[in-house]
Amino acid sequence: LKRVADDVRTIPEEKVPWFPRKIRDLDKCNLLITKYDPDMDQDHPGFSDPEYRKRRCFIAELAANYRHYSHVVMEYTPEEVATWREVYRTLRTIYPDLACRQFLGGLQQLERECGYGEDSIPQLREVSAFLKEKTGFQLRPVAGLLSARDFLASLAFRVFQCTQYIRHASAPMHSPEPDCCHELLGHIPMLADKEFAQFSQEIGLASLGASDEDIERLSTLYWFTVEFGLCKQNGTVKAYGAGLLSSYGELIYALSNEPEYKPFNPEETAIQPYQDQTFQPVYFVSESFEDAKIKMRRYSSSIQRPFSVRYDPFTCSLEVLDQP
Ligand code: NLE
Ligand code: FE2
Repeated sequence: LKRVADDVRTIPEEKVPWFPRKIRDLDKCNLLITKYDPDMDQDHPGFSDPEYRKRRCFIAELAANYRHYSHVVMEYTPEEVATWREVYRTLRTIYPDLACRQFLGGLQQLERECGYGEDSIPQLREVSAFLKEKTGFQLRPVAGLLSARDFLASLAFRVFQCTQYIRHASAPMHSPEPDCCHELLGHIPMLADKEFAQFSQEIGLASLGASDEDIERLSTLYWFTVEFGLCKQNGTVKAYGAGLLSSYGELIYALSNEPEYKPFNPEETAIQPYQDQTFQPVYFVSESFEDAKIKMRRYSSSIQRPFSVRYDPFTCSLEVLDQP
């Protein structure tokens, strides 16, 4: 493997899409998908609520102005905290039966060490510092649903792009959009697990400079694992996907035996059509968490690129190497 000098851009094909090389470059990974935004989507429960929409604009502005390492302290309104409380309380009662072991371990640590509980919405600054100590992951605020390419690229740097607004009070049990309940309850406990953190970064590294088709397949895989994955544990099926773990409605549904279940197999899962409007019609079940990781790793390493990347954790930047 030969190191490519920074000043000579010798990635053979000019067609390789731009990707971030330094953690600072994530400031440019900000392409939003606005289809479920309360300003755009007539079905959004906040569409006809001007107060809610104004609040979302304000929080979006904060995210847009964020530059590397400058978290603001969010002051949430009593109504927002009430929504959080309801989501937390209802989910907390079913987690012990339905969530995987890694998730429960992470959540307990967050409750002990990071002020998680039903009385206040955790601050990204605190949670980011907590994660950094556990797995090296850090959070950066994002204004809404990010494009797959930008979202996955951030994972390569162990940066998780995190929304900071909360779902509309009228629909606490399910949201098609990410929100702070989804991030803080669904994703964060899993990201406190070392193996899961590594798994997430690997998907990110595989996505850098990948073709649009490969990005589509990787984000479908991400969807059916990190977002909606199920796994066997001690002879029963448990949830590890964040989209399930943040939605009381879908978590119950996913483990109810009503939907279709398929064994997780990256080649097949990567091309499964999915819809993000409501509950998933099909869920993929891994033999174990470990098994999902091994299969995903094998799949990622099969993606062809005219170069390879290595992450340098000391400088938080990528080394781009020519293929041997
Ligand atoms: N459906 C999830 C929830 O209600 O929390 C959010 C999924 C975001 C991809
Ligand atoms: Fe998510």
